[in-house]
Parts: sequence; structure tokens; C-alpha cells
Amino acid sequence: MSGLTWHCGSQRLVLDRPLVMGIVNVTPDSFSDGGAHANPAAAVGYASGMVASGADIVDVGGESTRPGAAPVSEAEELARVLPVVEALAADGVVPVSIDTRHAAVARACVEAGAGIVNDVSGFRDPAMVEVAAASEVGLVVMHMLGEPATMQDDPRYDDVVAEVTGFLGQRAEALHEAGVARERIGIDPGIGFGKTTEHNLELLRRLSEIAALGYPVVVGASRKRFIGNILGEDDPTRRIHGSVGAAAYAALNGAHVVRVHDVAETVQALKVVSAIGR
Ligand code: HH2
Repeated sequence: MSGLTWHCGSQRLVLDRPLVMGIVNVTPDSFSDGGAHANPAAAVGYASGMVASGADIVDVGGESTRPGAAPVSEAEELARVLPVVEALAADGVVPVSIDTRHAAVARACVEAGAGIVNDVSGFRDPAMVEVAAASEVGLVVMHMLGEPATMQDDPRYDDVVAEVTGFLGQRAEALHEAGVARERIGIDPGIGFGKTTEHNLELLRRLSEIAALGYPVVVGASRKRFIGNILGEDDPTRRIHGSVGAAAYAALNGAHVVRVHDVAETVQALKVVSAIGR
């Protein structure tokens, strides 16, 4: 039990067991589920299914940030996500997270009822910090080396865990100085974002060093390339069991929230992990 509570707008997430954040990509080009629910009605139906399977949070994204992905315009991103966020937030069953790097998208989705802003660029943009400070929502501050288009071009660190932890601590401090209560801040090492397979494994192995910052830790390993590299599996949709293994490991080593594509499978594994740990 972590003793942490994550303040996400009107909702309080008690982190006394690992929570599952289900991924809803409303995109034509995401690396593992691009195009699968690209219209709003399909995406809402898909997200509701995840909630029925035990998702504690749904994370809605309208821009693929896979390595080498082309950026989309803010208007296009907003048109993809806003109807989905509106419908899911109106349901109010679980907090809705908006996965965006863009302040205009974040602001509109918070107004539409999103309870979490998940920024893969770690609130480096001052406009994102302003949106955060002007609201009461929860935040996910993620580490990414550089930008999606180039982040996998030979990423290097002296000590990946120390550098990622240093960055997350600094960004959390900057948000706090801008007026964000610490209870709202979650942190994420950004598995696959400017990291080799070995960097990702090292981050997961030493997750407790990141958790020692004292903020809720979110980990998104689901179906990612490093799992494919370990398994020799090129097709992301065939990395489910490996992904569940990574989620269980992360939950045992300090992750409070795991961000996953395969909710039912992950919920089942984490229930067993929690029961054994009790
Ligand atoms: N990973 C992806 C996107 N958003 N957010 C957080 N906090 N942590 C992550 O690890 C993370 C994230 C990439 O995965 P996915 O959304 O499935 O793919 P794509 O970016 O191609 O849409």
C-alpha cells in the first residue's frame, strides 16, 4: 500500500492497489491500434468496454507519438478527441485522461470534463503549465528525450534512471511553483520515448528510485517495441502476454498506475499480484 492519493479534479484516486489506465487512441496511425476506433462512437463504445473490464481510468489520445510519427494539427487532434472526452466525462464512471502535448487541446478537454492531463512532453511547454495551474485536474508528467520524430535516433544517457528521475523531479517542482498542488502530480519514465531496450529494462528494474520522488508513478509499457525485441515479435497485437508480464513487474516495483491496451488481461494479473501481496 502506497498511502498516496492522486487528486484528479473532483475525483480522488486512492492508490492502495495498482490502477489500470485503459488506452483509447482516436487516431488512424497509432502503433498498435491505429484506425481501430477512429470515429467517436466507436471510441466511446470501446472505452466503455474497457471500464466494464475493470479500467480505473481511460486515457484518450488523438495524436500518435510513436517513433517517427508525423505531427497532427491542433484542430484535427481536438476534433478527434473532444466528442469522445465529452461523452465519457458525461458518463462520469471513471476519470477521463486526455493524452496531449498541446495546450489548446488540454484546455478544451478539461472544460469538457477530463480529470487528468497526460503530457508525454512533461509540461515543458509553458502554455501547458498555464493550463495545469488554471485547473484542478491530475497531471501525468512524462519523460521523453527530444521529440517523437527523432527520439529513437541513437538515444544516449550516462545513467538513464538518474537522468529521468532528475527531469521528473524538476518538472514536478516547476509545476508546484506555478501553483499546482503536489497531490495532483503523477510522474512517468516514458518507456520507449527516446530509449533503447536496455534503457527501458533499466528503468523498470530501478522503478523504485523514481517512486522515491514521492509522486504516483504511471508506467506505459504495453505492446511496446522493447517487448517485441525480447520476444522476437514484430506484430504489436501479439505482445499481450509479454505486456501483462511487464505491467505485473512494474506494479510490484513501484508503479501505481499501468497504462495498457489490454485491460481485462492486465486487471486479472494485477488482482492476483495484489492478493498475493496482501
Ligand atoms: N505511451 C504512449 C502514449 N502516451 N502516455 C504516458 N503517460 N505514458 C506512456 O508510456 C505513453 C503515453 C505511446 O503508446 P500508444 O498511445 O499506444 O501509441 P501511439 O503514441 O502510437 O498512439
